[in-house]
Amino acid sequence: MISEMSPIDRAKFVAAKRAADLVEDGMRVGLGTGSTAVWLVRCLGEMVRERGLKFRGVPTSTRTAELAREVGIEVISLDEARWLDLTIDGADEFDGEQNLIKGGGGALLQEKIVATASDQMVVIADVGKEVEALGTFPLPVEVIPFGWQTTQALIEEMLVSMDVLGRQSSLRMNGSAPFMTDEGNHILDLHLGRIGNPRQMALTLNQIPGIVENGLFIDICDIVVIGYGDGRVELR
Ligand code: ABF
Repeated sequence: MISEMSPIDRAKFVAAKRAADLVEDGMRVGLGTGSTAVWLVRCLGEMVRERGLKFRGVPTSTRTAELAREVGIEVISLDEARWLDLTIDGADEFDGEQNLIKGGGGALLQEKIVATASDQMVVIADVGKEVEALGTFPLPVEVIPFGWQTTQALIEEMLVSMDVLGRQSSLRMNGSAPFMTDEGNHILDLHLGRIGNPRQMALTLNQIPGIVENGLFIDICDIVVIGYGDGRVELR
C-alpha cells in the first residue's frame, strides 16, 4: 500500500503511523483534524482492532469524531476526559521553535483547547509544512458572527503597527455562504506573508473583543513528527 502512495500521502502516512506508536493502553488522547490526522485515526483504529489497544479518544471536530467511531475508537468528550495524556494533530506550518499555524481546516478552537489540556502535544506533518518564519499560510482567526466586519476592520487597524508583510484579510467561504465552524463562528484568514513576532501577534489578536481564538499555537507543541515523501520519519 505505502509504495502505491503519492509522495505527499506517504509523508503524511509515515508521520501519522510513527505518532500512533506513542499511544499506550489507558491513555486519553486528543485526536486532531485534517488529512494527516485522518491517517492517524485510521492507524489507531487498526491498532484497536488488531492489537487490542485500549485508549479513549477526544476528537477536535465532528468529522474526526465520526471517523474515530467508524474505525472502532472509544470516543469521549473533553469534559469526560478532564485532562489528556497526549494530543496528536496536524498543522499548516511549523517553525524552528515548534510554533505552529493551525486552522486551515477550520477546527482551530477545539484543537487549541484540546492541545492545551494535554500533558504532551505532538504534531504530525509532511516536511512541506516546515517554514523559516510563520505566515506564508494565511493565519486563521475565529470570530463571532456579530459585527464580524467591524472585527475585521479592528484587526486590519491593529496590523498597521505589527511586523508583518501583508495586512489584508478575507472571510472564509463555504461555496457561496460564509464558512461556519463547529461552534457557529466565522473564520477570517489573515494574509500576512511573514509574521515577525508570532508570540506578540497571538497575544494582540486575542485582545480584540470579536475574536474567539487565533491559529497561532505558541509554546504548545512538544514534538513534531516530520514525514518525508521517500518514507523517512524524523522527530524534533
Ligand atoms: C489541522 O490540521 C488544522 O489545524 C490544519 O489546518 C490541518 C492540516 O491539514 P492537513 O493535515 O490536511 O495538511 O489540525
